[in-house]
Amino acid sequence: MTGIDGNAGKTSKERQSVEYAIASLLTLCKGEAKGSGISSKLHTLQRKLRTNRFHLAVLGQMKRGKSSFINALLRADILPTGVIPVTSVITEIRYSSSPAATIHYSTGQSENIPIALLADFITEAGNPGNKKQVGSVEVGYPASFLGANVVLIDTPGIGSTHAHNTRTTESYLEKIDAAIVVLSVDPPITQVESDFLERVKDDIPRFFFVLNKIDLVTPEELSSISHFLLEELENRLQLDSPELFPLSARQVLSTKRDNSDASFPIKLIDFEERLLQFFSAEKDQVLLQSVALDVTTIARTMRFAIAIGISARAMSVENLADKGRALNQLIAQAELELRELHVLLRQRTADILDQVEGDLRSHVESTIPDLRKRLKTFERQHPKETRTSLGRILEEFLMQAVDETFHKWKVQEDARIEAELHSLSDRFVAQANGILERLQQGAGTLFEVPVEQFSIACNLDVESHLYYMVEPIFHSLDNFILLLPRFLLRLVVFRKLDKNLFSILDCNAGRIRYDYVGRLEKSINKFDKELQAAVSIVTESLKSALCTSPHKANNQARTLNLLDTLIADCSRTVA
Ligand SMILES: Nc1nc2c(ncn2[C@@H]2O[C@H](COP(=O)(O)OP(=O)(O)OP(=O)(O)O)[C@@H](O)[C@H]2O)c(=O)[nH]1
Ligand SMILES: [Mg+2]
Repeated sequence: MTGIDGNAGKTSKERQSVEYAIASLLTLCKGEAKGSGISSKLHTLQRKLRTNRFHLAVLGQMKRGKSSFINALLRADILPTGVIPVTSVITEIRYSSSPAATIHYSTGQSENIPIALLADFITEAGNPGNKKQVGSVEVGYPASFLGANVVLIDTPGIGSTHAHNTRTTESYLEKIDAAIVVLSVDPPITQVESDFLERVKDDIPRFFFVLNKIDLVTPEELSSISHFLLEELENRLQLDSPELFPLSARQVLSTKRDNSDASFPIKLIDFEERLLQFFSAEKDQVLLQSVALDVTTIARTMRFAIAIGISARAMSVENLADKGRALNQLIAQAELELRELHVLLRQRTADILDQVEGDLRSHVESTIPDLRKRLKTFERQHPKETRTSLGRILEEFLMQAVDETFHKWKVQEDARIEAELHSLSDRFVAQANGILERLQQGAGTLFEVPVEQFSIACNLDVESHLYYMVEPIFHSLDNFILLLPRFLLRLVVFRKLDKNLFSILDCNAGRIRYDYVGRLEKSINKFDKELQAAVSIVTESLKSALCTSPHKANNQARTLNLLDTLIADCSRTVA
């Protein structure tokens, strides 16, 4: 008990230091332009600390039992589970006095739905390829452990055949304060899981590992699997003292339902105890650490600029004028390179769209012969229908044909675009970091100040939500057709449709292209903004470094001391 109380006291002191550091840094950049990169980042960190909301995400490869595990924690079948890839949307579960669910659409609208209808929105089957444009889902549930300001998050499985599921999860990672990684006994760890952990291990402050489905193995097998996994996590993935909790989500849920006495030990309780201990003793600390890490980076960047300012004051007027010009050139050069990078990013995006257009055109052209054959078969299979009933079944046939034509294509195209965007964003972030590094190196050399490294991390990703349309058959043909005798009507309708097949597909291809343009535009703007905000932290502070207002100059030494103290305090929290 004393340990936990002691920790709480330590956390509250450290929290005060980090809050003080944020407030002091905000005061220091008061003179900067409103909404500047530094102050807006500091305001975000301040909000994160104030709401003190802890994001605990359940991550893992598809089908390991993530959703089942959350249901087990909630002791209720709330989230849909199944044998094929199920979860396709991020679902945030928070405390509420009674069960509730809200769908947040990417369009900005929200809708409350009964919890029993969740599957229609968050599963591949109910919402294939996320065509309903669900951004995220919020579930409220009266589980006491959620009361500690914890948001538990169900994520789509990584490495699923639905590549967009992996991207959905990866784009959410920066919001995560701790992760529960669900592994299972069949097999214990795969290449996909190792690669994923390798990629994210430095970005998530705390991990817990759950080994699910232990009902499928004997106690002896379980012991050797656990041993093997701990070795893998510790030695190969270099994770510090990994905590592994073997359990069976299925058994917890079936015990709850049948009220039977399971013979196999249900070990969820071990995990729950650990989780509660973590919430009371460590949760706030982990959240604080992630904020302190960002605050330290900003303080170091500002310190670097102030040190340049101090070094500048010690120079002769001529020397300073030369160096000032050289620094301004360096900043101007960096800004120019960054603007060029921005143009290049837009060009590459346009190239991707051109490629989508080309792919769509050739896909439509190559589909037409097969669709013609199918229309002929359809005509033979429905020899009697005419007028309204013919119109109805033809519309159904076409709608299905359009859906089939584009759905499979979209899955492949999305995977291709995602891979391209991934490498595009990696390349651009690396180039932006290179520009900043050169700028800082140059500034440091000019003013003989040791360089503070600052690197950007942002992500570019895109989703596509398709919608198809088929005009009512008799509306898209001519009305006089309805006046024709039955046999002639059928003949004319099928002949006309055969002729119109290309334009029906082409029209839907146009919609799909438009959809890609919109989504890609949105993602590029977001990425650009993030990149810009990160870059401006460096350029803004360097620009203000040589500001020679007497008030600022007098304060520089004091500011440097203040920044040193803030950096030392925040670094203690991070350590
Ligand atoms: N034998 C056994 N099967 C389990 C257990 N937990 C889950 N399953 C089964 O594993 C399958 C996948 O479960 P889900 O909870 O949907 O897995 P998921 O990781 O959320 O899957 P995605 O959302 O598609 O990534 C389902 O058929 C579950 O019934 C368990 O403890 N034992
Ligand atoms: Mg799931």
